[in-house]
Amino acid sequence: DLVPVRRALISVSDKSGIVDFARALSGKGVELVSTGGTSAALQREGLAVRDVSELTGFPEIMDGRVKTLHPLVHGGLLSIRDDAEHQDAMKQHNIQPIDLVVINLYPFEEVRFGGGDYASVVENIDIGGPAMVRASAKNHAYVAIVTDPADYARVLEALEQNNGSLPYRLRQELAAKAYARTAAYDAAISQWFAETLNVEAPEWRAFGGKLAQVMRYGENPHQQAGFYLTGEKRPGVATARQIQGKQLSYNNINDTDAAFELVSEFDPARTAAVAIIKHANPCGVAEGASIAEAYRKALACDPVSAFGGIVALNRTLEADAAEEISKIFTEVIIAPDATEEAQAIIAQKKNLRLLLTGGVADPRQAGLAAKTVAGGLLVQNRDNGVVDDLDLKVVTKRAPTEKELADLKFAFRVAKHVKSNAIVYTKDLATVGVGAGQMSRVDSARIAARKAQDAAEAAGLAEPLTKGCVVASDAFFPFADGLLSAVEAGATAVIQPGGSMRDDEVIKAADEHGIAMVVTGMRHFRH
Ligand code: 93A
Repeated sequence: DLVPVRRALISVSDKSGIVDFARALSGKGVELVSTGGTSAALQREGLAVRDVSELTGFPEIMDGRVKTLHPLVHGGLLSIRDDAEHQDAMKQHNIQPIDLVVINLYPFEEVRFGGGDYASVVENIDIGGPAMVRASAKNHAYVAIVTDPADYARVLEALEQNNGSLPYRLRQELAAKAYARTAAYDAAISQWFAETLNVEAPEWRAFGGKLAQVMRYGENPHQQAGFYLTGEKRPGVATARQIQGKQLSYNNINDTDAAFELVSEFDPARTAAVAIIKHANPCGVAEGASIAEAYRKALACDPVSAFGGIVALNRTLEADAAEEISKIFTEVIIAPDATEEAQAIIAQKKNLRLLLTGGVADPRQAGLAAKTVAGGLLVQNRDNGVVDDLDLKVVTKRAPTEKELADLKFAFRVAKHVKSNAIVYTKDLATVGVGAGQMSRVDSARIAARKAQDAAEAAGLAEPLTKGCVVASDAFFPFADGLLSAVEAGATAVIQPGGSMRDDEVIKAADEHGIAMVVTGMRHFRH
């Protein structure tokens, strides 16, 4: 299974380590054939190199778009050496076998993520390189394909050990790596198109990513974890600039994402908004005339849970809000920006992380979300439904007042970001009770009401905060009980998707209690 290496074709964009590698090959009597730029680089270092155009008898044309796409190259890569017919073809067309191929591709990813313009990104789609990589890898029975400079040493060592030949097992391993590379390369190209067009479908984009951070541990200390970037252009935890504080943990990243995605539902041109998150669920969300006011309102919803939380803002962090937020233990603040004065206040809390995103995320942006299951990956489009775009229908005798309607829309916006079953009580554009992650909707309604009661008692109020509130449900009420429980808590208006078999029963119960109900036609499950 040993194949002697007599001729190597070298064509690399990343030229690191190539001169030493080529010199070592040359020292072992290997003939070097190379493309324009690579050939020049090797010749400058005094190495004897044959140009591909000399081998093919055809010049590189069209700015290099066509340089190795030639039967004399691909015949040399693909021929079965001990097949009589292939041998005849080689003799007839004067095709010389190539035993070792060293290629790395045009730097598409670097140009793309480096902010290259459309034309230069397209020009950096390598065609001839992947064709040679795939051809050599297919013919690994005779050809070794090296696509990673990190493998140069290993290949030299194997040549040394095997008297100028390479073993089958190594050629197989290199082939496996080669196809992984061309697959990732094409996935990156498809991903770029999808993002450029902003109309991606899950099948257009392979999930992959660039390792950005290795965490000390995962969700729990006995789990290892890494943070991979997909390259999606979206303000948020993955693309933010961290101003201070230690590295974010796995749970911090997850929670910070939930917080910023939620607060991004609120257009900063219309209102200031703050979300406080614990375990990926909001424990307080509010709009306000300022960020400081929104923060106070959000905190009042569930000050006990807010301890050690993540705070997300949709506008610049200013000094007054920075003072307020640093009064209680907070893990992370994520905001579009922060004034110098606010940063100086935060700087006094060494462990508090401050992340600046440069803007809010567009809740309507197309995108992908993924989740693993045993042996599989579930991929779907991001939930980019926005309540403002929905055709809201009043289904009860009483229509909501203008104030109720504003609160209903607020509550539904928040419910989209609460784990199902989600029930969100809202008053004066602030959550007053959040029921999350329960297996029955009626339990979520009760828990949210109880939390509102607790908050009122803690604040020394006579009435629970839910008195005269509105309520949102992320999915329809399967029975009237969930609705009745919200009515009992003090809700006067309801927003929910509708569509239950028992909608009539639920609407009737609402009418009996003088409740105004609005249906959205859109469900916001979140698991
Ligand atoms: O433009 S190409 O798609 N057409 C080709 O025929 C071709 N052959 C090799 N790109 C091609 N290459 C790529 O050129 C290689 O994959 C490598 O990345 C690069 C090396 O070019 P040079 O040696 O001129 O620097």
